[in-house]
Amino acid sequence: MNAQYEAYRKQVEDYLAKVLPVSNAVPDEGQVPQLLGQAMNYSLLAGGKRLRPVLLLAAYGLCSDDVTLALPFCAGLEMIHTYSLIHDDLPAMDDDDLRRGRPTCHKVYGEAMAILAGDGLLNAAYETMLAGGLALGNDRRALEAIQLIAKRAGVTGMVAGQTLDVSMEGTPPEEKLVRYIHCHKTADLFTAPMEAGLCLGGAAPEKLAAGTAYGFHLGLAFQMVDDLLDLVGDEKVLGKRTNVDAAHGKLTWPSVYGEEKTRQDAKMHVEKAIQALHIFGEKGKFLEALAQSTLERVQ
Ligand code: GRG
Repeated sequence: MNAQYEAYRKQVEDYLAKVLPVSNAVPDEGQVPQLLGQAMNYSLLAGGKRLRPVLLLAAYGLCSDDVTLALPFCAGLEMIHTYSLIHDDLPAMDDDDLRRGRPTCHKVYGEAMAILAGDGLLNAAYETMLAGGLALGNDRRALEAIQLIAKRAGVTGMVAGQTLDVSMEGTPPEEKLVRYIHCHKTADLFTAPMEAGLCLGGAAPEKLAAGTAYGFHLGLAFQMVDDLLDLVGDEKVLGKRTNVDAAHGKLTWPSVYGEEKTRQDAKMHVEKAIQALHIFGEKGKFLEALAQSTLERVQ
């Protein structure tokens, strides 16, 4: 699993390194202004596990041997994820000063530039995916994949989850609410790469449904583990502050169910994610190992 993960991660990393060429302070026509490009690349190229693009490559890889055609979609998804982190770290939201092991974007470039860097990444994401889709030469699949990503990332997806996350801070822990927040704030960006990768690869509807189920359960397990890491994790290993959820009055899985049940539920969702892979036979082994590895972070 590790060698395959590393190979996928490197393909993504190499593509991302070239996707946003930065120009002079006063840009030539069609170029990204220097300061904006630097702020965008500061966060985009700051490492990160690249989990979501790796999922997209793995999903596409279930249908095709040459995954390079999916790279613009991986880059788009990682840009969307990175913009969400930049905006989430702003003083108006979670007010974090550490992300991916370095000062957050607004700490380095100021709030205005961090907002613009997030805006820029969101727009560049769709530009990159649309250009990749046109190059793919199968317009319908590409459009459908972009639509799937837009829906999961948008106002009924991640943005909806974040809305409830910030507006419900300090309210009493409640099962239905925390589930909604986790499903949308986090799991939607795990279903998106599975659905987009399988759609691009031309998978049959029952395989698409299996991809949705895998992404959903993996995403929920991932957020439960993330909640646990906030309680028991090491800041140096995580590259971000811990023990902040309770301080912010955040609704988390442990705040509703406690630590032990959160561990059990994370394990149960990983098992459900793995069950969903049966339809892919031997080809699903990489995704199975990846789901298992999610739990290792809190063992
Ligand atoms: C601002 C619209 C908007 C959304 C923000 C990303 C997000 C939604 C909030 C960040 C806080 C949080 C706990 C989100 C859940 C998802 C999550 C655990 C993100 C971090 O993902 P990793 O661990 O990060 O994959 P890296 O740095 O490895 O990419």
